[in-house]
Amino acid sequence: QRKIRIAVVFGGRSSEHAISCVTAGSVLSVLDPERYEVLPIGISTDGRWVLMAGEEAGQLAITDGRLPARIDETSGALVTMAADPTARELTVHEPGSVPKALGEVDVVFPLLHGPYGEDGTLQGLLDLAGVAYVGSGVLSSAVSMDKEFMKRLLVSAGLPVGPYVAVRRGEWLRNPRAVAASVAELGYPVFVKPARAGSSMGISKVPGPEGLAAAIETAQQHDPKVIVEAMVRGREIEIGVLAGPGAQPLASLPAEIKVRGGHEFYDFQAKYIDGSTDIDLPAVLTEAQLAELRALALAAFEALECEGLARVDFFLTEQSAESPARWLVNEVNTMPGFTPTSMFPQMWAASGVTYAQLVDRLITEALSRPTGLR
Ligand code: G1L
Repeated sequence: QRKIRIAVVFGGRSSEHAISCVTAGSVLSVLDPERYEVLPIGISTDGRWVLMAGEEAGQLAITDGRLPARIDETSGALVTMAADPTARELTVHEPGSVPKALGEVDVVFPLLHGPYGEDGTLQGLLDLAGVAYVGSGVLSSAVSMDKEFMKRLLVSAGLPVGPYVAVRRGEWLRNPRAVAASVAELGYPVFVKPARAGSSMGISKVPGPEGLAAAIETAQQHDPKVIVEAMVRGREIEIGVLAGPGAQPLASLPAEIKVRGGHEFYDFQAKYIDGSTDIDLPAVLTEAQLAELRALALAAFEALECEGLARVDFFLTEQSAESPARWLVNEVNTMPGFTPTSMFPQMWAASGVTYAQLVDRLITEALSRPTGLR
């Protein structure tokens, strides 16, 4: 029986280049060489595609934000720079020749984040090449990257989302007062974010109207479209959804993200750098709350026509005299953090699915889908 030929595409032209390389290292390290023939394809920060033929699985855990390689001027070959005696010459493929190389693989694992990868562009290339891939297709990848359209689709499916205002650059230039007035209706403080950020850059918490203009302009440096969200008082709870193969998608055990010292500024810093975040896995919820959460996560997955996997992030609002606690969908992430210690793999591990099983399942499910028409 022939081995499954799998291309793992990683790196890329985004701020998440390094984390993508690390993630690729993790995925490659659990692909069973008895069953898979692996083609690691790196994309350099300047957009060159590099087929890392013959590289050993696990050698690609590169943390300095660069591919460990340079192009040899005379031969045109890529030569690794690692001070590693086993380093080999690699073959360079121009972007145009990539679909040809991809045409020879059974399935692609697209580990890319942000523009040129998570926004559906790579998925479109793969559709054109007629090759199967792990995860969501063009529409779903593009929609989950765009906070405005994600919310619109969730709302039209009857799912609960928090109050927000989308601000396009033209609108802001023409009528900043009208924008400020609609933002004021949300009630301060608000969060101002680039609508299609691949990372947490350009985000600010704005305590009052004086700070709005500066925050919008900061976010606009990352995306001409900005989203302003009301601050939600409540708990922050995430859950993993995993598709088939064949069967219905399943929801994992949920986790609660707790930023120590209250949720003053639940941001990138607290989440990834400070270590000032505690995780409850599983999150402490009643049976009824858990059932409702799972149903909402599956409904969000389906509303956005996600495939393969998604991490769905929720708020559970504080109950008050006027209103009971309720769930709000905060974000659907079709390309969640995916190292073994990231939330999505951790939630599945707690639910009885190991990292290696997760990777296998995603590949099997991708191969079970028809390619071409999506
Ligand atoms: F292919 C999957 F499974 F859909 C997939 C693709 C990408 C899962 C997770 C990710 N995640 C990432 O690429 C990243 C968040 C590590 C970006 Cl760098």
